[in-house]
Amino acid sequence: MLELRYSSEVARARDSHAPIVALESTIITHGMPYPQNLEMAQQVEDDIRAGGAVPATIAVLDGVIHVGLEPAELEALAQTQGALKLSRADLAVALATGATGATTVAATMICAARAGIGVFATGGIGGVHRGAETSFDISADLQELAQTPVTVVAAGAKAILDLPKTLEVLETLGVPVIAFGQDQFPAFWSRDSGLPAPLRMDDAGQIARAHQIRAALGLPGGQLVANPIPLADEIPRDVIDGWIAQALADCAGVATKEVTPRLLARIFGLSAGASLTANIALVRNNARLGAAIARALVPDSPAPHIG
Ligand code: PSU
Ligand code: MN
Repeated sequence: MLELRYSSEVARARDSHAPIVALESTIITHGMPYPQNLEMAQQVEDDIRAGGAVPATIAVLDGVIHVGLEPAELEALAQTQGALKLSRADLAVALATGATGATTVAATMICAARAGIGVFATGGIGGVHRGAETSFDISADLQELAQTPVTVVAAGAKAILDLPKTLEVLETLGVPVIAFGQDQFPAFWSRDSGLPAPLRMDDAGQIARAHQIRAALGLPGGQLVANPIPLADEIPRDVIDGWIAQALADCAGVATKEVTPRLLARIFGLSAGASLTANIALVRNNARLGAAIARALVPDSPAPHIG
């Protein structure tokens, strides 16, 4: 009843038990403008290949979950107007109605887990929005990390969110939040959020081992690996904080799933594109670490290069 359609490359990787890294598609349709979104998606796939793994960009096309997109499908999705933004709540309805939509972190985790893929690389996760004490706006990504066994590599969470509350909710949900190679929790465009990360690991192989040990313990859920943006690509905190404050003011009154895309688009405009350049750099950095973790998750593959 549930069809997962694999790209030819992902199908081959499955047959040969090669390492696979899942990628989300909301970042393509709702996170970045065309054509940079397409260039980013293609570059990130190539980074994963260069890292010795196979990329599986996940999306819903005409009511079918696609695990890995053929090049022409990726090009079409990047230009699709009005693709839906699909999270846990929307996925089954989109499949039942033959819709086309992009998967968020939560929905990508669900599809990846179904396909037996243990690691997923993206830019930033959703989290607790500022003002959540009155708006109740908390991304379904956090609950998903608590229940679906996929290790998600992200550059932390954006400071458009309330980062202390986001970390509190993840702690309550029992989600391991692991900063890679530093003690601080990274804040997407900046390496340091000013908050200590709950956990730190410096080695992709150990991250893969922790993923496997969680499963052996019978613990549901995944891990959040918070990988800081490379130093050369970082936007200083005080610079980005100004744009964020302006974007939040400009987007006051925007609600539900519109909030994140609208804030991202506004910050892109305010930064004259600098936020997008940094965003692409950090996704590529996460793809490289994701590939190393995926290789370590496959028993016979050579030791990962990162960490
Ligand atoms: N954060 C980003 N870029 C993104 C997103 C979040 O920096 O593109 C997307 C991801 O797909 C994430 C989703 O899963 O937004 C979260 O949306 P919401 O807050 O509506 O759950
Ligand atoms: Mn929300």
